[in-house]
This record gives sequence, structure tokens and C-alpha cells, in this order.
Amino acid sequence: MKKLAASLVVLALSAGPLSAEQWDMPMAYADSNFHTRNGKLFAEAVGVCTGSGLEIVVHGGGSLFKGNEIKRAVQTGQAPIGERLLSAHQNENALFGYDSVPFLATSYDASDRLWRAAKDRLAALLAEQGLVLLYAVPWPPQGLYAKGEVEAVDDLAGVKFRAYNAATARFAELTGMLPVQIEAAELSQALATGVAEAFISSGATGYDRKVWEQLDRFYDLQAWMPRNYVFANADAFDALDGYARNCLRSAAMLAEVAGTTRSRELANWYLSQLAANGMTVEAPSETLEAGLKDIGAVMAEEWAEAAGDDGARLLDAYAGMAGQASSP
Ligand code: PCA
Repeated sequence: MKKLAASLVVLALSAGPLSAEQWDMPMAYADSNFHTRNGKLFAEAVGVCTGSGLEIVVHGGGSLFKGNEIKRAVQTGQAPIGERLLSAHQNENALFGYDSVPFLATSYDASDRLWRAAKDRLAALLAEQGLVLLYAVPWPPQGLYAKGEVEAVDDLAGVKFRAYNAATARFAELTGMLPVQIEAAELSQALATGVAEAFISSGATGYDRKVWEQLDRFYDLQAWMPRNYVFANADAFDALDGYARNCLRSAAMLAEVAGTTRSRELANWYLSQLAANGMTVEAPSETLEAGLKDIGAVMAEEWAEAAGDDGARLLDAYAGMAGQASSP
């Protein structure tokens, strides 16, 4: 009997992973941000699924690699996995900016449909770059942060504007603002030192960066909903056994749903926190909205032009899904 128990123990121990592997996962946004928290839950799920055979260690806040270094770090194998704002790669290929076309998809359901229309093509593009797309989660709708009232687009002329991708830089140009590219991690400092005076983002980033210390307005434009995506180095992914790869894939599916649900749940809460900290949170005036819609139309045309046939197919697929509910 004792012998049987002993061999069961041996069996149980040997059922564990033969060699535990550790993956560092750089993420650009604050440790407390919902994307980063979701990334940590994803890492935990992979650990449980693989019986600790693959341990993913999340490094938030750009602490391992800064936001604009993360894709390269994963491509070159300096990190096997990472997270980045997808539209930050719009300069490489217009398709990466599919989610930053103003007023194309402004609700969670619409963002979900647009993602379903885009993701296979995006996964293929990333695969050509040696990357495996795992999951993507939208930021809450984007609005305008400013100091003082903005009644019309003209009020924005000459304002120093923090951009986070090519689309936001273009938006600034078209409104007569002066764009400067700044990572969210450096946003508070840029506002404090006057390097930036306005920006477009979600309630989440305004809350994370406590921007009420410098700014007092949030115009709830609901202009677009950009996504962060999590991706792995293809060689590192392929070197895993099939079981671990399945764990990554299934944890990623869960993380996409869980992260999107969290984003949805928190969207209004973030706005209430901006207001609780003294900011005026309101819808844009009709004049401002009309001016921004004109700019959005120019940007949508420019995007369609740059994204060519691939872009046209994506827009067709998206239009064909109109009215469908979000995915389960
Ligand atoms: N926050 C990110 C991107 C979009 C958002 O809501 C940022 O401002 O960097």
C-alpha cells in the first residue's frame, strides 16, 4: 500500500511540466490600467492551463520596454510576447489604423464587428512580420481633453496636442493644432511642463494620468475605439509544444472577452471619476461636433485611399455585419 502511495506521488510529480519556461511580457500602460490587469489575468490563466509549464511575467507601465519599443522587441526575440496599441503601426501599413478612423465604429458592438471584419487580415499581416496575434481589447470611446472651453474647431488653432498614433497626429494637423507624439506613460509630465495642452483619448487614460491636475474639460466625442493587442514572437510560439500553444490560444480568447467586458463596464465609471475630480465632462456643442465630423470625413477618405483593396474589403465586410449583435 505504501509502495502504491509512493508511486502515485512520483506519478503526480512527473505529470508536471518537464521544463518550466518563463516569458517576459512588456506592456506599455500603467500597472493599474484595465488592459494591464487583464494581461495579468491572461498570464495567470496560461500558468494554470500549462500547470506552470509556461509562466508569463507581465511588466506594466513601459518598465521593460517603452510602448514604442515593444513591437520591435518581440519581433527580434528580445521579449517573446508583448502588448501594444495596434494603430501605432499605421505608418507601416494603413490597415493597422483601421480602428482609428473617426466615427466609423463608436460603440462597443460596432467596434466588435469592425474587429471581426479586420482580424484575419491583421493576423496575416502580423504573421508576415514574424508575429502571432493572440488577442485585442478596445479602449473606451475617445474624447477631447482640453483646458478651457472648446466651442468650435477654430478654438483649437495653435494648441499643442499630444498624439499617440498617425491618425491623432493627422487629426491635429487638420484642426490647426501642433501635434507631438507622446506615450501615455509620459503624458502627465508633458502636460505639467506645457509640452502638450490637449489630447484625444479615453476616460481611462485621463484617469490613469490624473489629467485633472492640468486640464478641466472632457468632450465626449465618442470618435473611435482603438485597440491594444497582445502578440507573440512566432519562433517562440512555434517552439512551444502543442498543449502550451493551445493554452495560449484559449487563454487569449478568454482575455479578449473579459477585457472587452471590463472596458465596457468601466467606460462610464472613468468619466464619472473625471467629473468627481473637477473636470467638466460634456457632449461637444453642435458646432464643434459638425466641425470634427468634417475632419473625420477627410480622414476616412484618406484612410480608404491608403488602405486600398484590403481596406475596401474590410469596409465591405463591416458594412455587411450592420445590425448584428456583438460576438458571444
Ligand atoms: N488610451 C491610449 C490610447 C487610446 C486610449 O484611450 C493613450 O492615450 O495612449
